[in-house]
Amino acid sequence: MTILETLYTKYGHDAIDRILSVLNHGDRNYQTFYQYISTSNHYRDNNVSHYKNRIIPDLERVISNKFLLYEFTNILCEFNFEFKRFNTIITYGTFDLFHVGHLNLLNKAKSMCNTLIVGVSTDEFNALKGKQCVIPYEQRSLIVSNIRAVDKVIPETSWEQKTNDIKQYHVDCFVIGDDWVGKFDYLSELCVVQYIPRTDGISSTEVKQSIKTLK
Ligand code: C2G
Repeated sequence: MTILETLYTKYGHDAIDRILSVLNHGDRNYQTFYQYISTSNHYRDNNVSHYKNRIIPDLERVISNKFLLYEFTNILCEFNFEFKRFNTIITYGTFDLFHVGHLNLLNKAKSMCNTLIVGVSTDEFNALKGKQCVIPYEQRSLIVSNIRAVDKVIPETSWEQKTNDIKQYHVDCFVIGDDWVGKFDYLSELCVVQYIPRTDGISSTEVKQSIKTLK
């Protein structure tokens, strides 16, 4: 039995046809996905994980009925799909004097995706941001690239690069701490934008001040 036949048997034609009719009006991804589930009967192979990781975040844009989305997501879970909400997330930061606030943000971002890309601000860009770093860019980017949650580090050299990065790396979601809330809403034309609660009681500035008091 193909995946589609299994779905029909399990959930009946009505529910599945409602979802598939949405999928069929979607873009190329949906057409490929529809073609896949109506011909393949090996739903656990890698191809599906690629489609479902692309499909779920996009489905949220085309299925306004949360019940229908929930049902379809359940169907994927019925096949024991372990999928993350997003395929690729990007975030940016200075990450000077790396601390647990940085780590919490990166771990939270990675918990929502398969691939986490981090733009680390160069020393020159930090000067534009009005930030004086203790640790130079080469060391900050090396530290961040060795954090288990991080899959790729790129230099952040300008405020404007985010749009191109999102397109170049096929990013589903932009994430940053909620100290930036509202500042990057314009990116929601390209991907989901999520502001994550900051970790209280820690910042690179506070670490610097603590070090000064030790002398
Ligand atoms: N962060 C956090 N909790 C803290 C400190 C920082 O969640 N206690 C988060 C910030 O919200 C940010 C990331 O960690 O998402 C990196 O913080 P910074 O190194 O301070 O970077 P920032 O100066 O905010 O630069 O284009 C975006 C900028 O490059 C962000």
